[in-house]
Amino acid sequence: MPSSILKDLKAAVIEGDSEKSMDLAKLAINSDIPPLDAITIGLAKGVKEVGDGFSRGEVFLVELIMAGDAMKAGMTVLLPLIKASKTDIVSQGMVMIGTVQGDIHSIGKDIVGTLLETEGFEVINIGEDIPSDTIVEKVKSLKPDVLGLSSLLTSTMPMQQDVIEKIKAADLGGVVKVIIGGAPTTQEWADEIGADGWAGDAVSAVSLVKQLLES
Ligand code: B12
Repeated sequence: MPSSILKDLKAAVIEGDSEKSMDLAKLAINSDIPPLDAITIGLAKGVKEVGDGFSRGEVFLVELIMAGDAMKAGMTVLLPLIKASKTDIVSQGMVMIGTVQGDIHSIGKDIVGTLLETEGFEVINIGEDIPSDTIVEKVKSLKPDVLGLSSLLTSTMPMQQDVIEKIKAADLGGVVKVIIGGAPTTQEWADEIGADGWAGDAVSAVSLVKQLLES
């Protein structure tokens, strides 16, 4: 039963059916499926399949948009549950997270933010398509311990580098640790642009932040 719900969640995203995605997300919760599994093994598998089809030219943009909307719809049911399991421990530190300029992809970044909150971090989600200068200004005024930069497009990955260069030019390099992520990014890219860390998924992002703040 749980595995069929996960398959149905994937299918709802592929079909771009937001209502079905929300109904199945509720069913997953009632069936004691961990919300993070419903997202990563259910919804995210669907969105990946649609994305792969899009890159092969088999899926139209409108279908990509509908799949993204269906994924987000399911997440509106599941993310609050993940947040609700938040521990009451004193803040472990402040993390600012956003998607770089030119890029409107939000889903992965929002999952990372929510998971960090669950682990006791104060998270400031600054949104998507944020100009580098705005990010640097926000770092100056809010002084987060960690800055997370998301990029889902190969064309916007250079903006991660741009932010890191501007952070260093503003002498904030020693103040904030900068981590990067997003499907096309890699550890090699993080090393090349001088990021303090890279993670390929939300669970590893939490471990990375903990590790950076301990050291
Ligand atoms: C959904 C989606 C959309 C939705 C986004 C909805 C939203 N609000 O986010 C919409 C329809 C709007 C969209 C638009 C576009 N998209 Co799009 N999209 C996708 C898709 C299918 C899924 C992305 C997603 O949400 N994945 C699920 C999440 C959970 O995974 P994730 O984002 O990778 O995040 C995880 C990790 O990467 C990591 N992580 C993410 N961020 C961060 C940050 C930090 C700091 C850390 C540590 C970790 C971390 O943790 C996350 C959780 O585990 C991908 C395909 C793919 N395989 O990625 C294409 C994809 C990214 N899109 C693509 C394209 C081309 C576009 C468009 C240009 C299409 C167009 N012609 O208009 C536009 C771009 C608009 C813009 N300016 O940004 C291409 C990019 C190709 C490339 N190499 O650059 C992809 C790869 C599809 C493809 N195969 O062709 N898209």
